[in-house]
Amino acid sequence: MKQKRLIPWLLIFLFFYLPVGAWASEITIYDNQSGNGDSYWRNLSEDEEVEPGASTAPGWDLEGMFYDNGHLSIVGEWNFLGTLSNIGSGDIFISTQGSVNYGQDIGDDSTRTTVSNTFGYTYVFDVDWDGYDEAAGAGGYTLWQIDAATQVTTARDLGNSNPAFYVGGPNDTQVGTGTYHVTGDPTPESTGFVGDTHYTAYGFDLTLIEGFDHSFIAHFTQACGNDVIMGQVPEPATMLLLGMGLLGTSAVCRKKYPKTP
Ligand SMILES: [Ca+2]
Ligand SMILES: [Ca+2]
Ligand SMILES: [Ca+2]
Ligand SMILES: [Ca+2]
Repeated sequence: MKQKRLIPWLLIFLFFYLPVGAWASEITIYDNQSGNGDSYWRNLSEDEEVEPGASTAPGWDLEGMFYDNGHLSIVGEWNFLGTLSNIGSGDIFISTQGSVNYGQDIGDDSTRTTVSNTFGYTYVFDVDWDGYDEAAGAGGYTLWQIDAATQVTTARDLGNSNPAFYVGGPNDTQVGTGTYHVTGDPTPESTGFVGDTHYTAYGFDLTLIEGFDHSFIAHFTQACGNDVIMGQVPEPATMLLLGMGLLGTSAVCRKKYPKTP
């Protein structure tokens, strides 16, 4: 009897954990850079954290990535539209191939240069941050499919945060264009993150990709590379839980329908 009850609960679990719901869920993963030890601003989480060698000012702090039924958003104390020390926002890189090269795994600390290296990313939101229309509360982006011939600009100061900006490539295909928005919320409690004003950049539409299956890795940093924020769907922990759930289902089925000798 207990095992029969398990199946509806499993279905409810799957419903809420698969990325098809109407609510934004946090998809942040570890950015693979933590410096020495777990001191404040050099910890394994993303809030109140920047990368090794970066200034620890809150203005650099990227805090979380979120996903809402095809749409990607980023939250941080970093003002995506403003500049700090003349440093601006980079582009948003996406991989649909399941693995990318990031953080301490990059192993190439080259800074402020243009390279033919997409670090495993297969798409990029080329974001027109400078052209944002404050009155309309909207800006534009172009989504490109990229490949090994694509060039990117690396981060100015911290190469392990690469890539920073999309440049272009001979085989790149324009997937589509879209509109994004940036809001500033002065009440930190509303996001659950620590600090003062939290900015959200949202509206990055991944469903522009033909055959998109809601499975990707996303990456964003500033021109200096001071902070990196990464997201992944399905979240690695969710995949593990799904695996356990499927194992559980098969265990129930085996019990319910034993093989006849
Ligand atoms: Ca880090
Ligand atoms: Ca913070
Ligand atoms: Ca951070
Ligand atoms: Ca980070």
